[in-house]
Amino acid sequence: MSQLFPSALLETLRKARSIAVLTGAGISAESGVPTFRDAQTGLWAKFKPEELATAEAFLRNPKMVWEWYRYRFDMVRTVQPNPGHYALAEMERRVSEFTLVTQNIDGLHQKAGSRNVQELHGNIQRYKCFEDNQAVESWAPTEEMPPKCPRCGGMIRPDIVWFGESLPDGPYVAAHMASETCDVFFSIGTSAVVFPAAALPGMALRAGAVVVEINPERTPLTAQATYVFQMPSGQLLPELVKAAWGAVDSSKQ
Ligand code: BV8
Repeated sequence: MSQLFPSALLETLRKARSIAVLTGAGISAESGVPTFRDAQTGLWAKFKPEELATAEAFLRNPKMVWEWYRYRFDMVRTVQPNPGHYALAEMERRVSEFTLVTQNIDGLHQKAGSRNVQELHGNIQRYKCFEDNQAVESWAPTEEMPPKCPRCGGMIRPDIVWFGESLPDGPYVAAHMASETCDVFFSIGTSAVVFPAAALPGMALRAGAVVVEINPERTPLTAQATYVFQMPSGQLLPELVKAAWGAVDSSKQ
């Protein structure tokens, strides 16, 4: 498959001082985690995001929203990283500056060994109080759904960013900085339609970075990207890392 990769891209990767990566649900698809917008299998094909992934939906029907996230949480706990996640962890080991910005809430990048992971939309395995947004590590066993905050009695919610909510400052500032300063920016497995995350690849392009998109489908970014690989990331990434930097750590295939 190495003939797939233009030598100019491989050279650029080997010489890169700084690489930034933006991932979306597509990179976890080969781990068995449903995406949002893939027809039929996508979560939004069955449920309406505005009916589930907003604070208004939670206030309107806290039990239904709580149960929907617990269903996704139970699924995420059973899945494993795929070769695409491991290849990004390997890429991080080969570059002096590496920032992995993810829109995903499944924690699979960390499980695969990635270290500098910026979670723009939170993490489904963390919880917080709906009233004061402070973390809630644990609560007494209860049948109540959602359970109540042990500090103030408010409702407990997943620590993720819903539509209409602002992104956590730290990860967003780090993502912004990386997009502005990187030599190469990868956009992997995202439909590039949700902002402000979807603005990051354009920022990198305007700052002079080489932009690489990996996605079996076209997206609003495809026409502007420097390189486009319309293939599943779990197949393409290990081959790209091997072609650019030599064999990927086989224990992590
Ligand atoms: C904000 C966590 C403002 C939750 C998510 C009206 C009111 C307020 C805001 C807005 C508004 N109208 C628009 C907005 C902005 C809004 C937005 O962008 N809406 C879109 C729909 C137009 N954004 C927001 O609301 C954001 N906040 O703007 O706040 C503000 C500012 C200041 C102060 C206060 C408020 C917050 C957005 C975050 C929402 N949370 N997730 C949860 O998970 O339940 S969004 C969710 O969808 C993801 O996190 C991700 O970000 C987003 C897109 O999903 P993708 O990851 O791209 O997945 P998708 O299924 O779409 O695509 C998968 C891709 O993978 C496909 O292209 C497929 O081809 C590809 N693929 C499939 N298999 C593979 C593959 N690729 C590679 N390999 C494979 N094997």
